[in-house]
Amino acid sequence: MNTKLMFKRDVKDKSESVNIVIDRFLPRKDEYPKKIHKAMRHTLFAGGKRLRPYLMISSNNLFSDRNEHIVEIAAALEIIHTYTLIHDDLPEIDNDDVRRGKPTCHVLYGPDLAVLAGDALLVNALELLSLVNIDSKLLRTVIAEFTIKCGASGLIAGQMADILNEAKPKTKEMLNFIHLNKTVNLFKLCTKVGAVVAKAKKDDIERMEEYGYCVGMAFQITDDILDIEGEEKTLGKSIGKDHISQKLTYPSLYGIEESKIEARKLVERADSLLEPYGDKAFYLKMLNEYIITRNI
Ligand code: GRG
Repeated sequence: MNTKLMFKRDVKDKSESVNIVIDRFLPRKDEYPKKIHKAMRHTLFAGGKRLRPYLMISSNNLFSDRNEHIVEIAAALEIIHTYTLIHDDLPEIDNDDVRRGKPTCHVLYGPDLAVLAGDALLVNALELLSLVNIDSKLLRTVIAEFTIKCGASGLIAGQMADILNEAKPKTKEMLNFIHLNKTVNLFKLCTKVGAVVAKAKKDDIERMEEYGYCVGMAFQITDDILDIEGEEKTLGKSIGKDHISQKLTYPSLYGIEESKIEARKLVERADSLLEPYGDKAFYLKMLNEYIITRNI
């Protein structure tokens, strides 16, 4: 089998294992009050790439054999990521109609339900996390990582800065603050928690967090580029709306070519951070390349 096919199959396998956990854990669609449970499942199962869980499980696999607990933690992370997308798409924020190739949650269920669905996903994800059957000290570290990186000094700070800076002069410092908090934080969370749960050594945990930074930043720069060069139908989301041209992005500050060079440099750094792990890092290296060459 060629390497691309092997990578594709591995992504499919890991995504399926995460989907099974999510499906079993969340309230059924027919549970009263049905509408909220349907709204919660709508964007979750609309067809996301499951990149973050893949990154977390693969990082864990560098230091330990396949273990079921990391799949549960990765599922909690994907549920949180989906909550951020639902809220980000709301009319009061980015006002987007399409996500993961389907109508956004508020388009189908209304903004009131979309707010509640996002809230419920966040809380239920934390419940899922609290039930993971690992050593309680380790679990406390994992929960702290999640809440710090997703809270008011993490993800939410990034979103807030994005809103505040829409019509302001663009600076490199602000661009870095937004990307770091809004996107890169979740990638760092994945790679670090993967290593922490495998009880990797301190040096390896630090290395993996830096790896998460490189791959997360390369992902976001590529995302900014795809918002300009990509196709809505392939991407499965709305692009090119008026607000995008006003947004603080890599291409708006550095131009497309320089942004591509920066993304490539970050992936080279990501590859070199994986060097000590040899063949065990095969899939993560494939992922690095995918991150900057994808069209979805
Ligand atoms: C608005 C209160 C409120 C909360 C939302 C931080 C945040 C909080 C929202 C940010 C969401 C966002 C759009 C972040 C940018 C990162 C990004 C490009 C996400 C898309 O990730 P993909 O391409 O998506 O991995 P799929 O659908 O494949 O999972």
